Amino acid sequence: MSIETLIATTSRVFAEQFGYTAPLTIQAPGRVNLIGEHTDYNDGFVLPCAIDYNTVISAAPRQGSQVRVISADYDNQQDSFDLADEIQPHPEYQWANYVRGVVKYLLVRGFRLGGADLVISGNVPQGAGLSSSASLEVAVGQTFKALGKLDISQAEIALNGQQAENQFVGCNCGIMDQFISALGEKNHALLIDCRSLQTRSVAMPAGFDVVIINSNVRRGLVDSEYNTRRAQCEAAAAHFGVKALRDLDLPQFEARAAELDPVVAQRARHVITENARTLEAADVLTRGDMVRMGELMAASHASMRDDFAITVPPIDALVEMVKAVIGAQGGVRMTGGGFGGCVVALVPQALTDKVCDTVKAQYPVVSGLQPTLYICQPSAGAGVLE
Ligand code: GAF
Repeated sequence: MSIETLIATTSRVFAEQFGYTAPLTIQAPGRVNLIGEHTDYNDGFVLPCAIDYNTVISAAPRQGSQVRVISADYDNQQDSFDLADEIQPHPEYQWANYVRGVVKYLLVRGFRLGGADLVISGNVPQGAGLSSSASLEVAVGQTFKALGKLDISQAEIALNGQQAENQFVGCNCGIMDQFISALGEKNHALLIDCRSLQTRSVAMPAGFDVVIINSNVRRGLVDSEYNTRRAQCEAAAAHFGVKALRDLDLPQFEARAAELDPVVAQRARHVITENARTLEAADVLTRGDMVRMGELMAASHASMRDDFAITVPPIDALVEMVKAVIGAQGGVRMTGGGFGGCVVALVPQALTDKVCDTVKAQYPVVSGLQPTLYICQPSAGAGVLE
C-alpha cells in the first residue's frame, strides 16, 4: 500500500465519518536501524534511516476541547476525549493510547492545544521492529504542531513521543525511533548521539538497496526482555561508577569485566563494542567502503546473538542466507529490539533479485514461516503533506 493510498483512505474516511473535508494531511515514517542496537538508552550512538512506510493523519481543528480520533486500520474504531479532563488510558483500544499519551504530554509540557478531528491510517508493519508506534506518536505530535502552529522543534516532538511511550503506554524504550521518525532525511541515514541529541547526516551509498526482511516470528516477551537488558546495562554502568555504558571504552571495561556477573558483562560488552562499531560505520558509509560496512554489520549481528542474546534461530538463518548471496559486497544484520522482527541488508542492486528469490525459497524450509520483503527508500522525517 503506497502513501498515496493511505492519504486517499484517511481523506475519504474523514469525509464519510465527520461529514466535511480535512484541511491538513500529515505523515511520519517508520525506520530501519542500520547499526547501533540497544545503544540509545545507554547514551550511545545509533545509525538509522527513516523508510518509505508511514503513518498518515488527516486532520482538522474543531471548536472546543474535544478530540475525536478514528483509526481507519481498525474498522474505523473511534475514540474521543476532552482536553480539559485528566487524560487516562483508553480501556480497550491500545492504538488510542499512543494518541492520548502524546496529547497528554504536550499539555504537560505547557502547549495550548485546541480540539481536533483526526483520521489515522498507516502501512508500517506492526510488531516487526520497524517503529510503527514511534511513527504514530510522531505523526500525532506533528499534527498538533500543525493544527495549533505550536512552537515545538522536531526533537521535542520526538522526546514527547518517547515520554508517551515510556509513561503512558509503558514501554521503556530509548529515543532512537521517535528521533529518526521526526528528523529523517531523504537518501540519508542519521548518526545520532543519544546523549547530546546531535546528529550527522550520512549519505547512503549509490548502487545499493536497503532490503528489509520480516521474519514474521511472533515476538513474545519483548517488553520484559527489553526491560531486563536495560536493567543489566544500568547495573554494569553503576558498577563502574559511570552515568552510562557510553562512558566506557573496551580496554577500561575489560580491565574490570571479571568483577561483574558474567551475563551482565556480556550485555555490557555488546553495548560498548556496538558503540564503537556504529561510529566507525558512519565514517565507512560516508567513504562508501561497503566491504568494511559489511564486516561491521556482521560483527554487530554476532554481538547481538552471542553477547546480548536477542536474536532467534530464524533470524540467524536469514542473516546467513543473505550473506551467502552478497558475500563481502554489502552487509546484513538483525535490526530493532530483537526476539524476532526484521533483518536489514545493504545489497548491491545487481543482487537484490537473487537475495529476494533465495530468501523466498529457503526461509520457509528452515523456519516453517513465510518471509515478507521490503525494498526501502531512505526517506524524509515527519511533516505536513502538500
Ligand atoms: C526498540 C526501542 F524502541 C529503541 O529505543 C531501541 O532501544 C531499539 O529497540 C534497540 O536498538 O526499537
